[in-house]
Amino acid sequence: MTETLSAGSRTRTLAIDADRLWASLMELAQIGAYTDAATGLVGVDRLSLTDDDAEGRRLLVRWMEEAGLEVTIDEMGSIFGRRDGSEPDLAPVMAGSHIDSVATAGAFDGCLGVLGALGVVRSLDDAGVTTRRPLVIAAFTEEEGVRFGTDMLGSAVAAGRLSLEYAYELVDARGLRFGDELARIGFRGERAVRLEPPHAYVECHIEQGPVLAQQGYAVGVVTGVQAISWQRVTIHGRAAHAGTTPTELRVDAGLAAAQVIVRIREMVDSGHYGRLRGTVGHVSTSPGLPSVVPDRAELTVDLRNPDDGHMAAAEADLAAFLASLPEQQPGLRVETRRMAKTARVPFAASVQDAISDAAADLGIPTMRLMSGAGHDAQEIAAIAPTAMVFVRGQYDGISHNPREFSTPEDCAAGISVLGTTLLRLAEEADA
Ligand code: HGY
Ligand code: MN
Ligand code: MN
Repeated sequence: MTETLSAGSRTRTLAIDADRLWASLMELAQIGAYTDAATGLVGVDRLSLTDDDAEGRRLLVRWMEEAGLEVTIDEMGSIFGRRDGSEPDLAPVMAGSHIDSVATAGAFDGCLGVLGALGVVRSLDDAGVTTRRPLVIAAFTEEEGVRFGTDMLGSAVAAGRLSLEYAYELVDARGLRFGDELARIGFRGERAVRLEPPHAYVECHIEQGPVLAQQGYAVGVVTGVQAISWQRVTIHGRAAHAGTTPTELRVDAGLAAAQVIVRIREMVDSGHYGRLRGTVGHVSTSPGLPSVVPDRAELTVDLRNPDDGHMAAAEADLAAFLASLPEQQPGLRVETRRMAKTARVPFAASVQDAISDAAADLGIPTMRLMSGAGHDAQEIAAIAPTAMVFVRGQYDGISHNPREFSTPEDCAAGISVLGTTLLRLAEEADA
């Protein structure tokens, strides 16, 4: 696919070099690559602030510098690459996402948004185009929240929802502190973490769901992000011999954990909480021996809901259920720890329309949809007009899995829409 820039009075469109974009996605995906034992598929395991993440960061910084960007790193390790505009004092237009991954990722989640924005810059350079406003590419730290327990961490601190101090004190499963790990990999930057509001923020991301494929669209305009609630539940029971201990004398933490999992599915199926989604992604019991009644169980509870009222009601129901467990097994004790909580976030209609118009200029049909997944865009939406471009995923849009996949054509279409949108926004005067 070649880069064409048809400059007209009103519409300028930017088509992306699909091969170059694909090559950069595949090169970054080599860092942290692993072979999934069950399927033989090659996935990506690049948790934030690991050595693999550090290597991916260094590659991104090199690519940004080779593209002539002014690179800065903030106090959370988020990476920014700035391309100046003809009016450098105007607030920039920002595009980005994240390059940290879950432990069982594909090549696209987050990386498409960051490397796609880089592809836009490369195409503008090839076409010799200077935008009015500066352009900034952002790669936010710890979007996944898998290692340090709360998602969108870097962008949440940048936008002011979470504090730098809170973030630095988070620890991973081995007790390693976020602030120490950031320093260890050499990405504890000097740039002040609180982000100057950009003129607008646009993030391109693989949909991670089945909607675009089901509806027959390669590209979607995202209207907002649903509410997210993460809790860690710890259940304390009493260890006992599996053979000699009568049922009525047991305080079985494993049984209680199973009851929680079933209760969450009952809440979803009840219809009382709208389009609630509930997931217990992690469940573990200890001592984890076949002949010992578990005295401890750990669960993570991930609730999602497009409606804040339904989310609140679901959280209250779950809290009441957890509180009732000791009545069924006297002596049981339940602790919960809030890991993440974000309300539903609507995106700016003006930026949604800029995306729709850009796609129309490119002759790319789109539909509007809400995001089921959380994204850095939901944090930046608190300080700047923000929206997202979705790219169709294959295989029912599976994600957070090595099977995650989009085609070179769909990726290039999404990033061409991103680039054309950025061109439009970069020409806007201050209100
Ligand atoms: O959890 C999410 O939805 C995102 O992938 N961090
Ligand atoms: Mn993501
Ligand atoms: Mn993700």
